[in-house]
Parts: sequence; structure tokens; C-alpha cells
Amino acid sequence: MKNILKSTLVLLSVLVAFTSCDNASSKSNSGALSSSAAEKVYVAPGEHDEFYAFISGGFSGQLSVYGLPSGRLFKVIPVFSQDAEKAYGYNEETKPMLNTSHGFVPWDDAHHPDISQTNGVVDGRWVFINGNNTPRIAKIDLSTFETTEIIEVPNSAGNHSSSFVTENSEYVVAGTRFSVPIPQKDMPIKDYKGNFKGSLSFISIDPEHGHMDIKFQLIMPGFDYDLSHPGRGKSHGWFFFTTYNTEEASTLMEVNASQNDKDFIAAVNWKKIEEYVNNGGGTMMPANYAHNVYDEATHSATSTMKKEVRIVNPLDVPGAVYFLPTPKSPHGCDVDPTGEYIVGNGKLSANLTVHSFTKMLNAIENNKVAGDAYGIPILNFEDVLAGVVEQPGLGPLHTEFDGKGNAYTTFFISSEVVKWKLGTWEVVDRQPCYYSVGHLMIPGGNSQKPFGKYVVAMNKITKDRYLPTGPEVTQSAQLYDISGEKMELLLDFPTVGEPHYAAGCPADLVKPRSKKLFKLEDNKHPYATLNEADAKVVRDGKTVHVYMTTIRSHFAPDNIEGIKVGDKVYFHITNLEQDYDVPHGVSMIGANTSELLIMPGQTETFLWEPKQIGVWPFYCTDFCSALHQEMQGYVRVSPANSNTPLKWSLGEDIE
Ligand code: RUQ
Ligand code: CUA
Repeated sequence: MKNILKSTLVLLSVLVAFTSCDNASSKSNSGALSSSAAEKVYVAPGEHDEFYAFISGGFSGQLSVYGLPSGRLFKVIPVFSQDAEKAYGYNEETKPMLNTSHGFVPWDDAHHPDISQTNGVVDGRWVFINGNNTPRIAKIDLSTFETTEIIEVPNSAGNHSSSFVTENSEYVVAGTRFSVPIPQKDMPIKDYKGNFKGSLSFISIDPEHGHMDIKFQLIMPGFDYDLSHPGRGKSHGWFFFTTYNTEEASTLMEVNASQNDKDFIAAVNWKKIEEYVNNGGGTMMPANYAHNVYDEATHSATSTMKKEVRIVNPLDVPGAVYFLPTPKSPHGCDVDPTGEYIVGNGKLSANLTVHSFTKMLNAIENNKVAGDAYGIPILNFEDVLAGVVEQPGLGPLHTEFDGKGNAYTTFFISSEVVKWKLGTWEVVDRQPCYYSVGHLMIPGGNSQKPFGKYVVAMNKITKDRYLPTGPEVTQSAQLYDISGEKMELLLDFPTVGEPHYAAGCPADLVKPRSKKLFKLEDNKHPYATLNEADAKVVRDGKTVHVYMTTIRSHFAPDNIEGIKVGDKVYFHITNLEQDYDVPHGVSMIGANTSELLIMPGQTETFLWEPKQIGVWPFYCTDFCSALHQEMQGYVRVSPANSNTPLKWSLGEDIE
């Protein structure tokens, strides 16, 4: 068996190589050459795109914002990684956003963005995204395009079956990829089987502010929970998770976790568990996890360590969890817009398996159980099967839907997007990807109402598609028109990091809510300076607070004396501008941090610890006016034991 598997894997690798070469050599007749393709992606200068696409950065830790159909990049929103451009994770205000139970963790692996929903339709209020490595879920506010909340997920590892939102944004769900000892403890790895557990976390979302709170964690058998999606429509109230490594192996996973003919999709009736929890069910377990919230009024984040979490044993809620057998280490777990079909994308399976929600309910009702895994009932494969897409391609990963009865599945190994029909399971079209596609996205994908005009394929391998840039080449997205019977490739565009999924929505949902500036009168930052006349410098022992303002084209104050080597100097800078798109920047020679980029009405702080005596300049880093280059100042630094008096000024010489 092992040998057969090994040779299968070798064969698959050969196929990858073969497919890529084949694609490369036939490149001349595969591109989007027709002028109609060019027209379809052309957004004239000054015009706006029809859709926003929020594309995850994978190992960049960030989320990038693109326009569709143009493929133009508008912004990279820092989420889990420090970003010197925006001072995220560098300034004093946002450092707490990256706090965790492991301390300050300035990077993560950001995978699956998902937009909040109302009544099963994307509403354009927030984007949620998971950090895999140090398990976290972040929320981005689409009025400011800033990360405003991050909650760490305890009892989790490789937070991958995340972060998908239920149809009224009741929950954002985060499942563990790696099972671990719960609670963590020092134990031999070989005792994994039966002892490690997998947690599935249901994080409630406050309907008004979007605040996240872990409502409960379901403590499941020690499988790997790979991906997930909520039920919708008729299946609203359920959540589905693919599993692999139902073998519970802990080593040489490529072989040992590929033994079972079928793994499972776990079907979780979260409504039932919610009711159980609301009636006092579950147990509080000691835990330690960070909850970081950015407050728009103070322009500052706070980090709170939470000390317990509610856990639920699935066996305590009969009828809440079932396993649906699904062939061969399924990856994507995708639910169609009606909520009837659950697609398990078996990575090593020749066919694509689709389960039926109605049949699942029937099987449960008639108590047709084939066995159990750690007490959780396993339903019969045949009893829940809706249909099979026969031999659609090699290495299926993810499926999206157009809302018109069609599904689109990516195949990593055969490097293509395959369109097939829900219900008849026939393949109706296939288009090559350049190369080795992972995720794909149709705007409104995870909802009852996809906007089935375009699909974006996110490809892992780029090779010859762009000008070479040394050994590291960009990952690539490809845009296809799916409004007709056949898909049409329109555009290649490079991405930031390695996208794993994206979320999209009509631009009109987001545009009217987008903030233009922060009102000065709403600024509650404790170190804000709302008037130039109030600018000052205050010494408190070795700590100095500079209350500084900016307005075109000067800093107030712009001359400071009396700073000493060894001081900790906090520059709290308020941008007094009240116009759209007039940020000011500031940087200080020798500061061991990044610049600040301060939006109109905002206050931000950086720390400077001068190490050398002298007169040191600072300047504005954002070209803000014709006299931007004049926007500069000096700080005089004296020896630690000097008694140079503390002075500050603007427009007069310090005597
Ligand atoms: S998942 S393609 Cu498939 Cu996170 Cu990356
Ligand atoms: Cu302010 Cu340049």
C-alpha cells in the first residue's frame, strides 16, 4: 500500500512538471490576445473599477486591495505583519495589535479573507482574515481600510479552516489545522493518536461594532481540519469542515496521512451547540490569549489578555456533529449558494465528491449511522452523496459558484479551472491556468448571491509569465470572464505575497462608506494637540513627550533644544489637516523605527532614543505641498549630564 502511494505521489509530481512545460510551450496561442479581452479589462483613466477584490498575502501577512476588472493594486492593508510604509506595528498606537500570548509577533501567514454578510449577501462592512501560524483572526474595517481588531485563538495550531462568516455574520469560524494536546503539555509526540485534539472555534461578531468574542470551542478528535464553509439558506445553522489525517499520524504525513480511502467532512450544527451554551452548557477552561482592539477615537490599540475560554465536548450535545465520509484527504469544503451541496475537493481523488444537505438530514432522521469516530456518528457515504463529477482534472483544491447553477473548481496538478454543472455533474468547460492554480474567487463567493461575472484564479507558479526578477518571481492572478458559456481569459496581474483566497464585492457596497478623513473634534488620543498654539515639549525624568502638530507646510514646534543623550523622546504628532488625501509623514534621523504617516485629524507616536550629541533634523516624508521640501525641523541633543534648558519654538530663533 505504502509503495503504491509513493508511486502515485511520484506520478503526480511528474504530471506537475509535464503540465507546466506543456503550458509554457503552447504559450503563444494561449494568451488573451483578442482585442475584446483588452476592452473588457480596460478601465479608462479616472474611471473606477466595478469590483473590489481583497486578496490575501499568504506569507506576507497582509491583505491587498485590487480593482476588477483592471487588476490595479490600490492598497496593501497591514494585518499581521509590521509595515514600515504605514508605521503599522512600529508606532506606539498599533504595536498592541500584534501582541499575543507569545509576546509581540510581527508576522503571520494570512490566508482566507471573507466579507461580512447580512441575510446571506455580502454587506461590505468588514473583512475577516486568519493568521495561520500564531492562530489569530483579524477584522478589517472597510470604512477606513484598517485592521481594527485581532483576537488570538487558544487551543489551536495552524489556524487554517478559517475565517469564514455565517450568513448574518453571527460567527466568524476558525478551525485548527494541526491537532495538539489540549491543554498544551509536555508529552511524547508518538502518543499523538487518541490524545491530541482539534478545536473548532466559533467567534461571535457584535452586529453593530463587529467586536469579536470566542463564544465556544468544540473539542474534536485529533484530525487535521483543513478548510470550512458555513451552510446557507436551508443549511444555515450548520458549518462544514474538511478533515485529513484521520489516520492521526504525526510523522511522514505525505504517506501516513494518505492511507485512508476516505476522510471526513465534519458537519456541525452550531445553532444546536449555541443553544446548549446559552443554557449554560460547556465548561470554562483556563486559557491565555490576546484580544487587541483599535479604537478610532483614540487612534490607539489596546491589548487585553483573556484568561478562559468555553469548551464544548461534542458528545455532550447529541445530534450536533456528524462525519460525512469524503474521499482522499479533501482540501476545500465549499457550499453552493442554495446551501444544498457541499463539495469536498479530495486532493488525491480522481473524482469530485458532492454531498447533499437534504440527504444528510434524512440519514440523520432515519438514524442511518455507519459507525463512529471517538463517539461521533459517521453517516454512510452513499446516504449523503449527491453526485460525483467524474474525472474532472487532477488535484482539486477549491470550488466557487456563479449563482447560475455552475461551479468552478481549481485543479492544482492539471493547472486549470474546470466549470461544471450542479445537479448533472457534467463538465462544461475548462481553461488552463499559468500555472498550478490554488484558490479562485468569484465576488460574493461565500454567500447566497455570488456576482458571477468574473473569476480570479490565484496561481502558485509564474515562471515565464512576466519579466524575470531573479530567483524569486511574483505569484500571479488571472482574471476570466465567466458571463458566457465558455470562460475567457482576460488578464494576468501580479500579486503581493502568495494569495490563498480572496474576497470580492461590488464597489458600490464599499465606496459610499469610505472615510475621507478623521474629524479633529473627535480625536480622543491622550497625547493629541488640537491647536498649533498648544504644541509643547514636556520632560518627565528621562522621558520627553513632544506634542507636535503638522499643517501645510510646517511642524510646530520645528526647533527643539534641551534633549539629552539617553532620553526616551516620544513624538506625538497630530495632523491638523481637515482635507481629503493630505497626510503628512515624519521621520527622525537615527530613529530605530519607521516613519509615521499621519492621516488628517489623526495622532500617531514614535519613540526616538538619541544616542549621539548634535543637532539632528527631521522632515516630512509625504509630498504634501509645493513647500513640502521646506517641511523640516531640528532637535538639539546635548550630553546626558548637561543642563541645556528645554525649549521649543516655531518661527523664532531659540535664544
Ligand atoms: S488554502 S490555495 Cu488552498 Cu489556505 Cu491556500
Ligand atoms: Cu508634510 Cu510633506
